[in-house]
Amino acid sequence: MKAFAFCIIYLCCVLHSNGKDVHNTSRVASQYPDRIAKSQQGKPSFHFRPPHNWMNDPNGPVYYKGFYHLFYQYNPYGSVFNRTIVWGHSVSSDLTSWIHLNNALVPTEPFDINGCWSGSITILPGNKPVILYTGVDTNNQQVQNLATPRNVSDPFLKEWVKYSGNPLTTPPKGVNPDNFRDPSTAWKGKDGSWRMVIGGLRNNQGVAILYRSKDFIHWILHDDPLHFGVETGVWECPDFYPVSVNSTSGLDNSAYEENQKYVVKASFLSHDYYVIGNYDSNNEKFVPEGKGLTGSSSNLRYDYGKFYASKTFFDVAKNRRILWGWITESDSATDDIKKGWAGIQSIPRQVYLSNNGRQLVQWPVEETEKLRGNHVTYSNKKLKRKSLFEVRGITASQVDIQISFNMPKMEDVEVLEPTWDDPQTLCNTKLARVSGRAGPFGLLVMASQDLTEQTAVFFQVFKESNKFVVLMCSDQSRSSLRQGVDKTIYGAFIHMDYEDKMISLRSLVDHSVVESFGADGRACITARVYPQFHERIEAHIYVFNNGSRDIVINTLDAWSVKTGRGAVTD
Ligand code: DQQ
Repeated sequence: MKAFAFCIIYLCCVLHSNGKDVHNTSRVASQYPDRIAKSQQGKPSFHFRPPHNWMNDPNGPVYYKGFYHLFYQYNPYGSVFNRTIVWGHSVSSDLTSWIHLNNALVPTEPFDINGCWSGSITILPGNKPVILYTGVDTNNQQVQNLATPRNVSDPFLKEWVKYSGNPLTTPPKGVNPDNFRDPSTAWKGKDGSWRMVIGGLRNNQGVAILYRSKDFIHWILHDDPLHFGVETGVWECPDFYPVSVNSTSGLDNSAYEENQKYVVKASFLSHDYYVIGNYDSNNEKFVPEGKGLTGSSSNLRYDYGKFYASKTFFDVAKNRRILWGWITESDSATDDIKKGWAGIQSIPRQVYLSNNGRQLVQWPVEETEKLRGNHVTYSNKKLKRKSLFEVRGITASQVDIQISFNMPKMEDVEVLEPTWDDPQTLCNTKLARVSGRAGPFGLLVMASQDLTEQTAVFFQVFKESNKFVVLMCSDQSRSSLRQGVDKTIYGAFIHMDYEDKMISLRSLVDHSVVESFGADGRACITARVYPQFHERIEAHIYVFNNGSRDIVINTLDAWSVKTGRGAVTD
């Protein structure tokens, strides 16, 4: 009986999610809803997710013949994680409207019968895409497999054929068979051979295990990993790519230009950490600038909130590098079963090296702006100490808001104590409601009118040796009156350059998602929030200053955001 019910549910899921443009399956009442149907509660409207069920890591993003492809770890049977996971597949011509296709890879063969886990796409010469992915085999060991499109002239790349000689690689000596996974996009060394890295755990160190191949089929293990870290646990979803110095343009993974550096990213201990360095393909050596990745919280992070198992790709159409990351839910598995879906992807972000070369900068891809509707704007507006005002005229639960604040005077700023070295801890003390000197100032989003539910995204400015250090916080502690949801407060430091006269904040608010970019994308914090009032009524959004000094908003622009086609309208 149970099996029968299971089959019916499975069939319904398959019929609903596969092979059609979900935009046509149903519609929300209006593009800018002012009344929120209970069933819509928390459902993001312009962040990517499949119409139903569980999704985790982004897999194999690529641009091919006019379409962006996003594959993802997907459970077709329900809204919780299932080890026997498949590769879901959606395509878009503009990164905002999506067509959901049949699953691309499902467990069928001895080399992946227990799950088609994460992996990447590489475009081989002649514009031939290939997938490298982890299969969990009959013995439950993790092996790396290859798949190619059945028909390369199909721009949707609907069908994939698994290579009959799979697996290409099995866990090498010293690597635990269940800690060997997530092949990266491959790159060509200067000698013309391919390289790829695989995440793992070797001798208790997190590793990006390096392989080389002349033909993409036979892969030879290199003795030393590309990079490793102690006390990190297993490395998942390693990414390795060049970034241009002095340009926001992206580079192909196999580019060798005069002015480039490299990024190694690994997912471990629930976060995505990266390090910048230099790479010499002749000697297979990546040399980090500074310490390299460790188990400590001092590593650079893509995002200081919820963001995991991310992956980048080089977008050959627009000459940029794009980053996707998985944003988990903050509610419980029981909630997710009730909702019938769990997991979303971040807004695709363009990623490039900062001017000073010390970190990456991330910014929502320009296509996001196509979704902007109603617009309100202010400039040169004084925000008195301990005051707030509401931004009206836009849909506060679907908003793209960008503010730049004038930097305070140096003499008005508190000194950053040497012991205040952990921004997340500091955000827990310097709450939005605790008045400081230069701040806190920022936004109250997804707020009820009486402010009993609110999420504060804000800055507080400090000085350290006559330079500004800005603390950026996303405070979920009052985001919902509901019990049983994760309300962790997140924080990041932004080291400002002396000449910075302003500090900007952009937040993409999408019902249960608050994705924020501080200082033009130098720090990102993503949070999930589930305010109770929003089951019934539309949200409010406020700008506040709880500091003891007045501040000046240089500019404020806010737009209602239209629903992204195919992303949500189930
Ligand atoms: N998720 C996949 C693994 C990967 C992990 C399984 C990261 O391949 O290591 O769904 O979230």
